[in-house]
Amino acid sequence: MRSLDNIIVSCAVTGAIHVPTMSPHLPVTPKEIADEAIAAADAGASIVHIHVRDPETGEPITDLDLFRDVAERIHAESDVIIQPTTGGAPTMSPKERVSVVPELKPEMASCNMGSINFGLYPLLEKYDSFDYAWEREYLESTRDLIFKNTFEDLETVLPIFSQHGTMAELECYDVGHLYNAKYIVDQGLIEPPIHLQFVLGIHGGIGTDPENLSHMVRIAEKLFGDTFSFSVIGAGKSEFVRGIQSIDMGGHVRVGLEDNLYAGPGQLAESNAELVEKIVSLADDLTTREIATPDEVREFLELKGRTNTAL
Ligand code: KMH
Ligand code: ZN
Repeated sequence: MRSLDNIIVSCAVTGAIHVPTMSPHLPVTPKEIADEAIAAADAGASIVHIHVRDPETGEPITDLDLFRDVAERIHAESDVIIQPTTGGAPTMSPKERVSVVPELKPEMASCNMGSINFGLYPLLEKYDSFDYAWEREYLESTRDLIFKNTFEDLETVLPIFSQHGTMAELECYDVGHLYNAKYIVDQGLIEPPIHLQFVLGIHGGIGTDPENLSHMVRIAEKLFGDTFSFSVIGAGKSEFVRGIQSIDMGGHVRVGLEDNLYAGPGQLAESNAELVEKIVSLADDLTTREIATPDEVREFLELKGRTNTAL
């Protein structure tokens, strides 16, 4: 594995998993999303992972004007690495989702390594009513919905990343996705070094057991030797325990309201910055590693922004 002494903390500020009924703190408008991202960066995040939502209803959408608005607001205030999603929402097509890359030409964007039945519908059980009409239907629709990232999709979207010098962070929801990642490297669709994001705890993907993280790291080592680095998303309440496990194993960590709404049992996080502060404080208490700055991460991941401005 490629190692960086310091920890890359990513913050995923709003996402497309949670709906506004679930937390009044979920940012929705471009200003809210950008303000949350800037505060997360001030708290220690070197990467902010960005989705956008309909400012009126909070529904996940792909609106390039909204993406641009958010990116410009963040860029004006912070040197944090802006990482737009190309995962969008499970309901969107791969072509729609990747359209943000030519629009913003970002340093980095997420890229999803396989197709899964991205099941959000179990969340329905926790809520009796919803604030917006779309929310229930959206969550329910995922019972029979494939989040589609086929080999043909990867062959279509990855050249768009390359064309714009955008690094693909490879989102792996199961062990098989590591073999898909190996395939795209072998096909020359991306150039090593690669940065893997292990996503644990999505219904339809691998679970949050500690053994799964160890296994994914071990298989990544077999497949990629010293040409990969990794970060971990532990969905829901596993966010911090898997994050600390990752840091302890030499990896990196993602937190944020996209992945987890709670700062503690029954206690909604009031902001993304609160989640970043928590992982920074846990890392400080429990490990000997420090937090990486955006420029250190640019150098380490060999992002185009290490020589130019990001956008
Ligand atoms: N929503 C997460 C489970 C993406 O946006 O490309 C993974 C993710 C994917 O953030
Ligand atoms: Zn995302």
